[in-house]
Amino acid sequence: MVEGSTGSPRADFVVVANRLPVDLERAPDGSQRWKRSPGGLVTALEPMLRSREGAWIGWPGLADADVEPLVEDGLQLHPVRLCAQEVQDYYEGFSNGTLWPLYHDVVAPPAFHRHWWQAYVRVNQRFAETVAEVAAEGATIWVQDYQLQLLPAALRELRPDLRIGFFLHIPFPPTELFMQLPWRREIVEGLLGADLVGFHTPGGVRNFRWLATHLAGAKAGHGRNEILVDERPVRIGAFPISIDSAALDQLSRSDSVRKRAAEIRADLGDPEKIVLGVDRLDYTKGIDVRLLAFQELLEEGRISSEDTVMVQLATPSRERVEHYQRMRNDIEQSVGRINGEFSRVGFPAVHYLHQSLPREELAAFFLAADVMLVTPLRDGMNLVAKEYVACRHDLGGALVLSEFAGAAIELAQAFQVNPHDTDGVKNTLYEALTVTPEEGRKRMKALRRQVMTHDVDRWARSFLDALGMPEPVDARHG
Ligand code: ADQ
Repeated sequence: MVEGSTGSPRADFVVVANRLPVDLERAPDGSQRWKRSPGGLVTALEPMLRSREGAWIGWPGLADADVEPLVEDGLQLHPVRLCAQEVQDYYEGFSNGTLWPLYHDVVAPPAFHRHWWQAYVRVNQRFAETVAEVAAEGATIWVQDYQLQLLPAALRELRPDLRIGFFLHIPFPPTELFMQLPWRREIVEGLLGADLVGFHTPGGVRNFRWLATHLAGAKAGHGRNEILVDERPVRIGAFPISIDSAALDQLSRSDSVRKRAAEIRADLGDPEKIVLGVDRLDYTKGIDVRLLAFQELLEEGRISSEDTVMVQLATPSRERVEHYQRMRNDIEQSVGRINGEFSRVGFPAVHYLHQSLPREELAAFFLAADVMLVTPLRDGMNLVAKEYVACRHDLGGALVLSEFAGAAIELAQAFQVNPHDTDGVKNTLYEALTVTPEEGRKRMKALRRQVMTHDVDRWARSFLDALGMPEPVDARHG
């Protein structure tokens, strides 16, 4: 086994993401400990990481943390150090203050600061150097997301022997918007260092192809899914991400989740209808859009708070970024306004939790909700929509889904809305609340057919197959 300079074995499959699948936490006494943060990506990639010499490279989530590589459950983890200033400039600044709003249709104005960009370049280079240390000869590297778009080219420079894939979890924007970016050519060239660049939707692929051609001189390759960069083929394609559908389906069938769903309904005062929203608290998610639609239906007397209640679960997110603080205030003000107007003592019209809930609890809410409201102004995919569908083994419930979520392409039988059209959202919410059981079941059945057969494992496999990752040695020999 080849040893890297860190003393750990060199890996032949490496996942690189801004964050590690574990978080480092610092107690008030200064001591540090790791906490697992199981996400969909880890679950999907775990089997593939384990069947090879797999490693994961990422930031542990704390500034100025000096931590050695570690092995967690057989998986090599390699922390990349960021100082406090870099967290501010590369992560909160360029990633979340420039790229995030720019790539989400500028629903908030992106800020362009040269010192943010410089930190982004520096941190991407550091990630590239760490990968170059850890990866075995000819290894397959899978780079994740918008924080690391310069990494493919930086890595190719250091290690031309590697097979490099990149996947973008957020939308790739219309070319007119992308062209605002002062460092547009550098980003496109950074991505073109990969052998395969993947997006959620064909729209993202089209936007990227145009930019690669116009900014980086890429030429047409063999077929629509290949371009040539200095004669080197780069594949591009749409790989819509998904969830561990079977696991969630099973969880939602468990006695404890079903019992909890009934309890939730009782705790809410046994309303006729429960309307649910579940999101990371982010201005792209359109939480304000659905609150307004709900409020207007109450004002118009088309629904009453005695028989219809709304629950909004919002995971705290990016709390140090100013725009997020303002948005949180606005949302909480709206909730207060609706409740002031329409609640009775002991029976709020809107139940709002600014909390992250355990998986089982979330599944129980999905199972209890008659209407799921997913109304982002723009979203790469939106996993919540798919999670809701996976939990509805009873074929109950109705999904209202923004046509600007990547998921809208696959979930055509949802009640689709344009989130900018308040009347449209309002009327569609009403339609979903009053759908006949037969029509509701028919739609849910079709949605489930899609979600249950297209899970996250299939997503990961199709990406890695397109990248041409070799089978693990054990599998090849029998
Ligand atoms: P996100 O913007 O984080 O992901 P999403 O895809 O909806 O959005 O995933 C959110 C996850 O957080 C879901 O698994 C959901 O269950 C969970 N969650 C939300 N609120 C919660 C709460 N209160 N308690 C517990 N869990 C909660 C980005 C892109 C998306 C893309 C994904 C994956 O913005 O468009 O779908 O990456 O590529």
